[in-house]
Amino acid sequence: MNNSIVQIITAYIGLGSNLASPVTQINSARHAIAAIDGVKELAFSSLYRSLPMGPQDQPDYVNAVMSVETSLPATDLLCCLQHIEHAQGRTRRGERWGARTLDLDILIYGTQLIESPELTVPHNGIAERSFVLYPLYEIAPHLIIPGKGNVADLIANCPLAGLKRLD
Ligand code: A4P
Ligand code: MG
Repeated sequence: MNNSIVQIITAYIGLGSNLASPVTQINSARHAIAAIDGVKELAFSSLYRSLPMGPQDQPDYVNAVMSVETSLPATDLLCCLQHIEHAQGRTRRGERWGARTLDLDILIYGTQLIESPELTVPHNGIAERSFVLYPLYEIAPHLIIPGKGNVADLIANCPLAGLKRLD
C-alpha cells in the first residue's frame, strides 16, 4: 500500500509577453498551464498592459496572474513552465530583462520560502512591481505574500507606473 501523502499547494504564476501577439501568447500559456498534469486553474486575472521594466527600447508588455492548485513540487512546476515558454518561442539571448514571447514566473508557492540556485520564491521584486501586484490583488485581495506582507498593503505603496487594464 502506498502511504505517501500528496500535498496540494496553491501557487501563483506571473505571465508576461511583449513579442509575437502578446495577448495570444498569454491566453495560450493559460491553457497550457491548466493542461499540466497535476495542475488545476483556480483563477485568472484580467490582462494588463505595462511599460517595460528594464531596457526601454522594447514593446510594452501584457501581464496577468493566474492562481492554481498543484500537487507538483515547485521545481517540477518550474520545469513545466519552462517547457511552455520554450514551446511558445522563448529564446534567451543574454540581455537582462530583454523582450520575450513569454515569461512564466512562480510568484508564490503556498507559504514556502525557497532560495535555491534555480528558484527564488516568492519571486524577486514581487513586492515592488505594479504589473504583478495589481493583477494579484484582483484575484486574491486578502493574500499574504510570505515574508513580504499583505498584498493590499503592498499595493498601497506601489504606483501604477503606467499599468492599464485591457478590456
Ligand atoms: N528563477 C528563479 N526564481 C524563479 C521563479 N520564482 N520563477 C530562475 C521562475 N524562474 C525563476 O529566468 C532566469 C532564471 O530565473 C531561470 O532559469 C529560473 O531558474 P529567465 O526566465 O530565463 O530570465 P528572466 O525572466 O529575464 O530573468 P528574471 O531576472 O527572472 O526577470 P524577471 O524578474 O522575470 O523580469 N516589464 C514588464 N512591464 N513586464 C514584465 O513582465 N518582465 C521582465 C523579466 C522584465 N521587464 C518586464 C517584465
Ligand atoms: Mg522570469
